[in-house]
Amino acid sequence: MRMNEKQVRGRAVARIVQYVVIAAMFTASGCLDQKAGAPAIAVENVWSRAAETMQHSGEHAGHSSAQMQVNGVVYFDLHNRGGSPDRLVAVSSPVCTVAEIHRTVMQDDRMTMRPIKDGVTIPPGAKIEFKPADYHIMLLGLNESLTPGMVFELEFEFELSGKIVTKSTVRTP
Ligand SMILES: [Cu+2]
Repeated sequence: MRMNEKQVRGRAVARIVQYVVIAAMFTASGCLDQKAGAPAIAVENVWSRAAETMQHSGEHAGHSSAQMQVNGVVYFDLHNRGGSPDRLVAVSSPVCTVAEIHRTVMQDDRMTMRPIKDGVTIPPGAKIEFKPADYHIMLLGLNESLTPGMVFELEFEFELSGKIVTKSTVRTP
């Protein structure tokens, strides 16, 4: 029995679909094997500006040292050597009450800094510098003075890479 034209065309289409499905399966398994999609984050060149917490011994009436909040600042590079983006979502440190991701921007001819609530995305292959007059981490309410040469712990939290613990060295810029 001979196939009519419709049957021949139908078989050809079925064969093409089969090839496409097999090709897609190869591509998907290749991705899984190589883990090409994972980000690879490094936190590099971490340093902090020296900052001294106020220790007034009562010469200003009504001004206890607890009311004098002193903040610190941290700079570093975020390097993503992986194949997909990741996002810095939070930072914490035992030396302060709260650490916030900030960015200094120009607004009405003035430098002003604002908290970055949504975090900072690091595209694959990119290096993002946290530096003066740009992105930085603000250490709000220092528990102790940051003196030159001192080293303290910082914990970074990334959306995909999870937690990365590193150390910051205090310097005078
Ligand atoms: Cu700030």
